[in-house]
Amino acid sequence: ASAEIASDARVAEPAGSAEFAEAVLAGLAATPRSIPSRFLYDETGSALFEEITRLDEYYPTRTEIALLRAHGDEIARCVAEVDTLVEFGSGSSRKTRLLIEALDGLETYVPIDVSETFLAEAAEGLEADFDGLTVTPVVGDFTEPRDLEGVRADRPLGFFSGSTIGNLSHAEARRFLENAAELLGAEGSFLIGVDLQKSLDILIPAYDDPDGVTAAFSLNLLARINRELDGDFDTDRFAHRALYNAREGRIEIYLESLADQTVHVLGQRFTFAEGERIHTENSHKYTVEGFRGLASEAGWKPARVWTDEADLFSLHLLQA
Ligand code: AVJ
Repeated sequence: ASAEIASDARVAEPAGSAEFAEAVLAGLAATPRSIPSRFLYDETGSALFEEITRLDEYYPTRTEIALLRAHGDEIARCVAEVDTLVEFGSGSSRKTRLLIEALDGLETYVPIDVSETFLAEAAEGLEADFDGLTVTPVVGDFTEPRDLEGVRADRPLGFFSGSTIGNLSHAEARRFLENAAELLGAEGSFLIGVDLQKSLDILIPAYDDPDGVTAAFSLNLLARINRELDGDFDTDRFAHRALYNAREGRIEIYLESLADQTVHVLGQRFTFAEGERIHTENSHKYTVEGFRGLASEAGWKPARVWTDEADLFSLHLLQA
């Protein structure tokens, strides 16, 4: 059936540079200025994010991995008979492997991602390492409604790790959860990693580390514009800013101009006053009850939640 999936369920990879150009020109012309966070992840950005996940200050990755290690068997018991794992965004292979190991005897793994490169990485070695497992990658934007036409799944489990859902506004997150409910169907369940609200002493350094890895990750967006869109940003004259917006319950990330300056992108001129910002990312933090409420509104039944001892991070199991 995998040949069928290749022709039926795949959508074309978005024309990368045209989409990037359009978003950057529109985002720089808008008031306030903003560029969608998905453009942070070119090859350099993805490598820098990998480095972020290994920082002492960046607790989410290691905490979620510890939760999967500690509770994988219990999660597997809660979703007995699951035959297919559907991963939204081909996440970190360490987490995927931990979950597949726990879901002993899984038949099919379906990573969904816009990047063929990430999909190839996600699939790498899995069929060889897990007896009887078939990997059927699906190229596409996992935030859009789609079906798993061609993939035989009697009981699918969705997996959305890393608190990537935190990049979405509450309204977008609800819509995403509704789409996922439709995709996974009446026998579906969903395991989601969600970052928790916590003290700013922990939160701020996680998004503004003293070694400047997160700053480099942010500023790479300007370097990417220079590389791909004939830009002339002076990356030394912009600074990474991470602020907590208490009203929205989220980290907001900006690139702030350190001087009055003029920048060109694809022949267009943009002037910045000193202190003017480009909004590049939101990272929403939830309470356990807040996320369960959102999931309920989206039509899911919140089943179980696992958190670490310090209440840094949560893993939610939702049932159709
Ligand atoms: C990949 C969206 C989960 O919000 O923690 C980390 C992105 N940006 N440091 C997060 C991010 C800066 C990350 N997510």
